[in-house]
Amino acid sequence: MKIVADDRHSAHWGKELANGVFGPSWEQPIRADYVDAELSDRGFGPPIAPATVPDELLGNVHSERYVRFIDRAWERWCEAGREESGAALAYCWPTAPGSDTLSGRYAAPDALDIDNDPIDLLLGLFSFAADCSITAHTAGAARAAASAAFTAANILSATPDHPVFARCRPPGHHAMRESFGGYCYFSNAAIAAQRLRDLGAERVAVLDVDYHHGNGTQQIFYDRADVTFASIHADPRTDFPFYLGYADEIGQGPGLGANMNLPLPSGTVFSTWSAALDRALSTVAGADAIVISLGVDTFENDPISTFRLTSDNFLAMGAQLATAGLPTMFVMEGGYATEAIGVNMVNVLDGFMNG
Ligand code: SP5
Ligand code: ZN
Repeated sequence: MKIVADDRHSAHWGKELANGVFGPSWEQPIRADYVDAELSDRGFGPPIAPATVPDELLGNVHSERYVRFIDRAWERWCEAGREESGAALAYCWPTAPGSDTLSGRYAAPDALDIDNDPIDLLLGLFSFAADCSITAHTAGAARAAASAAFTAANILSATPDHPVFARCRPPGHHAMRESFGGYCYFSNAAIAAQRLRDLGAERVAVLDVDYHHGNGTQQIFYDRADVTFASIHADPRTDFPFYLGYADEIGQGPGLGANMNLPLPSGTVFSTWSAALDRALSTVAGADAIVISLGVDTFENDPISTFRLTSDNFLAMGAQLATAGLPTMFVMEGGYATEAIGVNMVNVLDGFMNG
Protein backbone atom coordinates (compact mmCIF):
# COMPACT_ATOMS: atom_id res chain seq x y z
CA MET A 1 0.00 0.00 0.00
CA LYS A 2 1.20 3.47 -0.87
CA ILE A 3 1.05 6.17 1.81
CA VAL A 4 0.66 9.92 1.21
CA ALA A 5 1.43 12.20 4.16
CA ASP A 6 3.33 15.24 5.30
CA ASP A 7 3.80 17.34 8.42
CA ARG A 8 2.04 20.57 7.48
CA HIS A 9 -0.92 19.56 9.65
CA SER A 10 1.10 19.86 12.85
CA ALA A 11 0.61 23.56 13.64
CA HIS A 12 -3.19 23.28 13.33
CA TRP A 13 -4.97 22.56 16.60
CA GLY A 14 -8.42 24.11 16.74
CA LYS A 15 -10.56 24.84 19.74
CA GLU A 16 -14.08 23.52 20.10
CA LEU A 17 -17.16 24.39 22.05
CA ALA A 18 -18.01 21.15 23.85
CA ASN A 19 -20.50 20.84 26.68
CA GLY A 20 -20.49 24.61 27.05
CA VAL A 21 -16.73 24.90 27.39
CA PHE A 22 -14.49 26.38 24.67
CA GLY A 23 -11.22 24.45 24.82
CA PRO A 24 -8.70 22.38 22.86
CA SER A 25 -10.30 20.20 20.19
CA TRP A 26 -10.40 16.41 20.39
CA GLU A 27 -8.96 16.59 16.88
CA GLN A 28 -5.33 17.17 17.84
CA PRO A 29 -1.98 16.95 16.01
CA ILE A 30 -0.74 13.92 17.94
CA ARG A 31 -3.40 11.81 16.23
CA ALA A 32 -1.38 11.92 13.03
CA ASP A 33 1.85 11.20 14.89
CA TYR A 34 0.42 7.97 16.32
CA VAL A 35 -0.71 6.90 12.84
CA ASP A 36 2.63 7.77 11.23
CA ALA A 37 4.55 5.86 13.91
CA GLU A 38 2.38 2.76 13.56
CA LEU A 39 2.62 2.85 9.76
CA SER A 40 6.39 2.97 10.01
CA ASP A 41 6.57 0.24 12.70
CA ARG A 42 4.52 -2.10 10.57
CA GLY A 43 6.45 -1.57 7.35
CA PHE A 44 4.08 0.77 5.50
CA GLY A 45 5.72 3.60 3.60
CA PRO A 46 7.89 5.58 3.47
CA PRO A 47 5.27 8.26 2.89
CA ILE A 48 5.03 10.04 -0.44
CA ALA A 49 4.91 13.86 -0.21
CA PRO A 50 1.72 15.34 -1.67
CA ALA A 51 1.57 17.47 -4.80
CA THR A 52 -0.38 20.70 -4.38
CA VAL A 53 -4.12 20.48 -4.94
CA PRO A 54 -5.07 22.91 -7.73
CA ASP A 55 -7.19 25.90 -6.71
CA GLU A 56 -9.52 25.06 -9.58
CA LEU A 57 -10.37 21.66 -8.07
CA LEU A 58 -10.83 23.14 -4.58
CA GLY A 59 -13.09 25.82 -6.04
CA ASN A 60 -15.08 23.25 -7.99
CA VAL A 61 -15.76 20.87 -5.10
CA HIS A 62 -16.29 23.87 -2.77
CA SER A 63 -16.55 27.38 -4.24
CA GLU A 64 -14.00 30.05 -4.99
CA ARG A 65 -15.39 32.38 -2.37
CA TYR A 66 -15.41 29.62 0.30
CA VAL A 67 -11.79 28.74 -0.43
CA ARG A 68 -10.87 32.42 -0.20
CA PHE A 69 -12.77 32.67 3.07
CA ILE A 70 -10.84 29.72 4.58
CA ASP A 71 -7.57 31.26 3.34
CA ARG A 72 -8.35 34.72 4.74
CA ALA A 73 -10.42 34.02 7.89
CA TRP A 74 -7.61 34.13 10.42
CA GLU A 75 -6.21 37.38 9.01
CA ARG A 76 -9.69 38.93 9.04
CA TRP A 77 -10.14 37.74 12.66
CA CYS A 78 -6.84 39.39 13.62
CA GLU A 79 -7.82 42.64 11.83
CA ALA A 80 -10.76 42.71 14.25
CA GLY A 81 -8.23 42.70 17.12
CA ARG A 82 -8.88 39.15 18.30
CA GLU A 83 -5.56 37.41 17.78
CA GLU A 84 -5.17 36.68 21.51
CA SER A 85 -8.27 34.46 21.47
CA GLY A 86 -6.28 31.87 19.52
CA ALA A 87 -9.22 30.63 17.44
CA ALA A 88 -11.90 32.21 15.25
CA LEU A 89 -15.38 30.92 16.07
CA ALA A 90 -18.80 31.92 14.72
CA TYR A 91 -21.48 33.09 17.07
CA CYS A 92 -24.47 33.90 14.84
CA TRP A 93 -25.77 31.52 12.15
CA PRO A 94 -28.34 32.15 9.40
CA THR A 95 -30.61 29.39 10.70
CA ALA A 96 -33.42 31.26 12.49
CA PRO A 97 -36.77 30.67 10.80
CA GLY A 98 -37.21 33.21 8.01
CA SER A 99 -33.50 34.05 7.77
CA ASP A 100 -32.09 34.40 4.31
CA THR A 101 -29.45 31.77 3.79
CA LEU A 102 -27.02 30.76 1.08
CA SER A 103 -30.01 29.86 -1.07
CA GLY A 104 -31.30 33.42 -0.75
CA ARG A 105 -29.66 36.76 -0.06
CA TYR A 106 -26.08 35.50 -0.23
CA ALA A 107 -26.47 32.89 -2.96
CA ALA A 108 -24.82 34.75 -5.83
CA PRO A 109 -21.09 33.96 -6.06
CA ASP A 110 -20.20 37.66 -5.69
CA ALA A 111 -22.84 38.54 -3.07
CA LEU A 112 -20.17 38.69 -0.37
CA ASP A 113 -16.91 40.54 0.01
CA ILE A 114 -14.58 38.10 1.75
CA ASP A 115 -12.10 40.92 2.39
CA ASN A 116 -14.51 43.48 3.81
CA ASP A 117 -17.77 42.00 5.09
CA PRO A 118 -17.75 41.52 8.88
CA ILE A 119 -15.80 38.41 9.87
CA ASP A 120 -18.66 37.35 12.16
CA LEU A 121 -21.12 37.45 9.26
CA LEU A 122 -18.74 35.34 7.17
CA LEU A 123 -17.98 32.85 9.96
CA GLY A 124 -21.68 32.24 10.59
CA LEU A 125 -22.50 31.90 6.92
CA PHE A 126 -19.60 29.53 6.20
CA SER A 127 -19.86 27.20 9.21
CA PHE A 128 -22.49 24.93 10.71
CA ALA A 129 -21.13 23.85 14.09
CA ALA A 130 -19.29 25.38 17.07
CA ASP A 131 -17.06 22.31 17.48
CA CYS A 132 -14.81 23.80 14.81
CA SER A 133 -12.77 26.98 14.67
CA ILE A 134 -10.06 28.56 12.53
CA THR A 135 -6.53 29.24 13.77
CA ALA A 136 -3.44 30.83 12.24
CA HIS A 137 -2.42 27.51 10.68
CA THR A 138 -5.78 26.00 9.77
CA ALA A 139 -5.87 26.98 6.10
CA GLY A 140 -2.38 25.61 5.47
CA ALA A 141 -3.19 22.32 7.19
CA ALA A 142 -6.54 21.97 5.40
CA ARG A 143 -4.82 22.62 2.06
CA ALA A 144 -2.18 20.00 2.92
CA ALA A 145 -4.85 17.42 3.75
CA ALA A 146 -6.70 18.17 0.51
CA SER A 147 -3.39 17.86 -1.32
CA ALA A 148 -2.78 14.42 0.21
CA ALA A 149 -6.21 13.24 -0.98
CA PHE A 150 -5.63 14.76 -4.43
CA THR A 151 -2.26 13.04 -4.71
CA ALA A 152 -3.62 9.69 -3.56
CA ALA A 153 -6.26 9.93 -6.31
CA ASN A 154 -3.55 10.66 -8.88
CA ILE A 155 -1.58 7.63 -7.74
CA LEU A 156 -4.61 5.34 -7.68
CA SER A 157 -5.58 6.44 -11.16
CA ALA A 158 -2.09 5.65 -12.48
CA THR A 159 -1.79 2.32 -10.65
CA PRO A 160 -5.29 1.05 -9.82
CA ASP A 161 -4.01 -2.28 -8.50
CA HIS A 162 -2.15 -0.53 -5.70
CA PRO A 163 -4.28 0.74 -2.82
CA VAL A 164 -3.37 4.16 -1.37
CA PHE A 165 -3.81 5.69 2.08
CA ALA A 166 -3.96 9.48 2.39
CA ARG A 167 -3.14 10.33 6.00
CA CYS A 168 -5.23 13.47 6.03
CA ARG A 169 -5.39 15.89 8.93
CA PRO A 170 -7.61 17.82 9.47
CA PRO A 171 -10.33 15.39 8.42
CA GLY A 172 -12.81 16.31 5.70
CA HIS A 173 -16.11 14.44 5.56
CA HIS A 174 -18.17 17.01 7.47
CA ALA A 175 -17.03 19.95 5.30
CA MET A 176 -19.86 20.95 2.99
CA ARG A 177 -19.64 22.87 -0.25
CA GLU A 178 -19.57 26.20 1.58
CA SER A 179 -19.46 25.29 5.25
CA PHE A 180 -16.90 24.05 7.77
CA GLY A 181 -17.71 22.07 10.90
CA GLY A 182 -17.04 18.79 12.69
CA TYR A 183 -13.26 19.54 12.64
CA CYS A 184 -13.40 19.63 8.81
CA TYR A 185 -12.67 22.48 6.35
CA PHE A 186 -12.12 20.95 2.92
CA SER A 187 -13.80 17.73 1.81
CA ASN A 188 -10.76 15.52 1.26
CA ALA A 189 -12.83 12.51 0.13
CA ALA A 190 -14.90 14.59 -2.29
CA ILE A 191 -11.75 16.15 -3.73
CA ALA A 192 -10.32 12.65 -4.29
CA ALA A 193 -13.56 11.39 -5.84
CA GLN A 194 -13.82 14.38 -8.17
CA ARG A 195 -10.18 13.99 -9.15
CA LEU A 196 -10.76 10.31 -9.99
CA ARG A 197 -13.71 11.40 -12.16
CA ASP A 198 -11.58 14.05 -13.86
CA LEU A 199 -8.94 11.39 -14.62
CA GLY A 200 -11.49 9.16 -16.35
CA ALA A 201 -13.28 6.99 -13.80
CA GLU A 202 -16.91 6.99 -14.91
CA ARG A 203 -18.44 6.03 -11.62
CA VAL A 204 -16.79 6.59 -8.25
CA ALA A 205 -18.06 5.40 -4.88
CA VAL A 206 -17.36 7.04 -1.55
CA LEU A 207 -17.85 4.69 1.39
CA ASP A 208 -17.82 6.43 4.77
CA VAL A 209 -17.13 4.24 7.81
CA ASP A 210 -16.46 7.06 10.31
CA TYR A 211 -18.70 6.98 13.41
CA HIS A 212 -20.33 10.22 12.29
CA HIS A 213 -22.40 10.78 9.18
CA GLY A 214 -20.42 12.29 6.28
CA ASN A 215 -22.84 15.15 5.79
CA GLY A 216 -20.42 17.15 3.68
CA THR A 217 -19.60 14.40 1.20
CA GLN A 218 -23.31 13.59 0.96
CA GLN A 219 -24.27 17.19 0.21
CA ILE A 220 -21.55 17.71 -2.39
CA PHE A 221 -22.71 14.72 -4.45
CA TYR A 222 -26.39 14.58 -3.47
CA ASP A 223 -27.78 15.35 -6.94
CA ARG A 224 -25.15 13.43 -8.91
CA ALA A 225 -25.34 9.90 -10.34
CA ASP A 226 -21.62 9.66 -11.12
CA VAL A 227 -20.52 9.56 -7.46
CA THR A 228 -22.33 7.13 -5.17
CA PHE A 229 -22.19 7.85 -1.45
CA ALA A 230 -22.78 5.24 1.25
CA SER A 231 -22.31 5.88 4.96
CA ILE A 232 -22.52 3.76 8.12
CA HIS A 233 -22.81 5.92 11.21
CA ALA A 234 -24.41 6.71 14.54
CA ASP A 235 -28.08 7.61 14.36
CA PRO A 236 -28.22 11.40 13.82
CA ARG A 237 -31.17 11.48 16.20
CA THR A 238 -28.60 10.95 18.97
CA ASP A 239 -25.26 12.09 17.53
CA PHE A 240 -23.52 14.82 15.56
CA PRO A 241 -24.25 16.07 12.90
CA PHE A 242 -27.91 15.58 14.02
CA TYR A 243 -29.69 17.09 11.01
CA LEU A 244 -28.41 14.88 8.19
CA GLY A 245 -27.66 11.17 7.91
CA TYR A 246 -31.17 9.67 8.09
CA ALA A 247 -32.04 6.55 6.10
CA ASP A 248 -34.60 8.36 3.96
CA GLU A 249 -31.93 10.61 2.39
CA ILE A 250 -31.49 8.75 -0.90
CA GLY A 251 -30.28 11.45 -3.31
CA GLN A 252 -32.20 13.76 -5.59
CA GLY A 253 -32.61 14.56 -9.28
CA PRO A 254 -30.10 12.59 -11.35
CA GLY A 255 -28.58 11.42 -8.04
CA LEU A 256 -31.77 9.78 -6.81
CA GLY A 257 -30.78 6.34 -5.52
CA ALA A 258 -27.06 7.15 -5.40
CA ASN A 259 -27.02 8.03 -1.68
CA MET A 260 -27.33 5.43 1.08
CA ASN A 261 -27.39 6.12 4.81
CA LEU A 262 -27.17 3.27 7.30
CA PRO A 263 -27.63 4.79 10.77
CA LEU A 264 -27.02 2.40 13.68
CA PRO A 265 -27.96 2.70 17.35
CA SER A 266 -25.78 3.63 20.28
CA GLY A 267 -23.81 0.62 21.55
CA THR A 268 -23.54 -1.08 18.15
CA VAL A 269 -21.06 -4.00 18.10
CA PHE A 270 -19.12 -5.30 15.11
CA SER A 271 -21.51 -8.10 14.09
CA THR A 272 -24.25 -5.52 13.49
CA TRP A 273 -21.84 -3.00 11.99
CA SER A 274 -20.40 -5.62 9.63
CA ALA A 275 -23.87 -6.58 8.35
CA ALA A 276 -24.42 -2.90 7.50
CA LEU A 277 -21.09 -2.88 5.66
CA ASP A 278 -22.30 -5.77 3.50
CA ARG A 279 -25.32 -3.65 2.50
CA ALA A 280 -23.11 -0.66 1.73
CA LEU A 281 -20.74 -2.81 -0.31
CA SER A 282 -23.60 -4.08 -2.44
CA THR A 283 -24.46 -0.51 -3.49
CA VAL A 284 -20.89 0.46 -4.37
CA ALA A 285 -20.38 -2.68 -6.48
CA GLY A 286 -19.61 -1.86 -10.10
CA ALA A 287 -17.88 1.46 -9.37
CA ASP A 288 -14.60 2.11 -11.18
CA ALA A 289 -12.90 3.21 -7.98
CA ILE A 290 -13.74 3.60 -4.31
CA VAL A 291 -12.73 6.24 -1.79
CA ILE A 292 -13.07 5.08 1.80
CA SER A 293 -13.57 7.76 4.42
CA LEU A 294 -11.75 5.96 7.22
CA GLY A 295 -12.61 7.11 10.71
CA VAL A 296 -11.88 4.79 13.62
CA ASP A 297 -14.08 6.62 16.12
CA THR A 298 -16.30 3.50 16.08
CA PHE A 299 -13.72 2.12 18.57
CA GLU A 300 -15.06 0.96 21.94
CA ASN A 301 -12.89 3.40 23.89
CA ASP A 302 -13.46 6.48 21.74
CA PRO A 303 -14.17 9.39 24.09
CA ILE A 304 -16.92 11.02 22.00
CA SER A 305 -18.60 7.96 20.49
CA THR A 306 -20.73 4.99 21.58
CA PHE A 307 -20.03 2.09 19.22
CA ARG A 308 -18.09 -0.91 20.52
CA LEU A 309 -15.66 -2.02 17.84
CA THR A 310 -12.45 -3.59 19.16
CA SER A 311 -8.96 -3.17 17.73
CA ASP A 312 -9.23 -6.70 16.27
CA ASN A 313 -12.51 -5.77 14.62
CA PHE A 314 -10.63 -3.19 12.54
CA LEU A 315 -8.55 -6.00 10.99
CA ALA A 316 -11.77 -7.76 10.02
CA MET A 317 -13.18 -4.48 8.69
CA GLY A 318 -10.19 -4.12 6.38
CA ALA A 319 -10.56 -7.69 5.10
CA GLN A 320 -14.27 -7.13 4.47
CA LEU A 321 -13.58 -3.90 2.58
CA ALA A 322 -11.16 -5.81 0.34
CA THR A 323 -13.97 -8.11 -0.79
CA ALA A 324 -15.30 -5.24 -2.94
CA GLY A 325 -12.37 -5.99 -5.25
CA LEU A 326 -12.18 -2.39 -6.48
CA PRO A 327 -9.33 0.09 -6.99
CA THR A 328 -9.29 1.57 -3.50
CA MET A 329 -7.95 4.61 -1.72
CA PHE A 330 -8.46 5.58 1.90
CA VAL A 331 -8.62 9.06 3.40
CA MET A 332 -8.17 9.45 7.15
CA GLU A 333 -11.14 10.94 9.00
CA GLY A 334 -11.96 10.74 12.74
CA GLY A 335 -10.78 8.73 15.76
CA TYR A 336 -10.18 10.37 19.14
CA ALA A 337 -8.86 7.59 21.37
CA THR A 338 -5.49 9.01 20.42
CA GLU A 339 -3.19 6.34 21.85
CA ALA A 340 -5.13 3.64 19.97
CA ILE A 341 -5.67 5.50 16.70
CA GLY A 342 -2.44 4.25 15.11
CA VAL A 343 -3.17 0.58 15.81
CA ASN A 344 -6.82 0.87 14.81
CA MET A 345 -6.18 2.81 11.59
CA VAL A 346 -3.30 0.56 10.48
CA ASN A 347 -5.29 -2.57 11.42
CA VAL A 348 -7.84 -1.63 8.76
CA LEU A 349 -5.07 -1.16 6.17
CA ASP A 350 -3.34 -4.36 7.26
CA GLY A 351 -6.60 -6.34 7.14
CA PHE A 352 -7.29 -4.89 3.70
CA MET A 353 -3.89 -5.98 2.37
CA ASN A 354 -3.38 -9.24 4.22
CA GLY A 355 -6.76 -10.26 5.63
C1 SP5 B 1 -14.29 13.98 11.66
C2 SP5 B 1 -15.09 13.76 12.91
O1 SP5 B 1 -15.10 12.64 13.42
N1 SP5 B 1 -15.72 14.81 13.44
C3 SP5 B 1 -16.55 14.65 14.61
C4 SP5 B 1 -17.02 15.96 15.14
C5 SP5 B 1 -17.83 15.80 16.39
N2 SP5 B 1 -17.85 16.99 17.16
C6 SP5 B 1 -18.80 17.07 18.22
C7 SP5 B 1 -18.42 16.21 19.35
C8 SP5 B 1 -19.38 16.30 20.48
C9 SP5 B 1 -19.10 15.20 21.46
N3 SP5 B 1 -19.92 15.21 22.58
C10 SP5 B 1 -20.00 13.89 23.17
C11 SP5 B 1 -19.82 13.94 24.62
C12 SP5 B 1 -19.59 12.54 25.11
N4 SP5 B 1 -19.24 12.53 26.48
ZN1 ZN C 1 -16.25 10.97 13.28
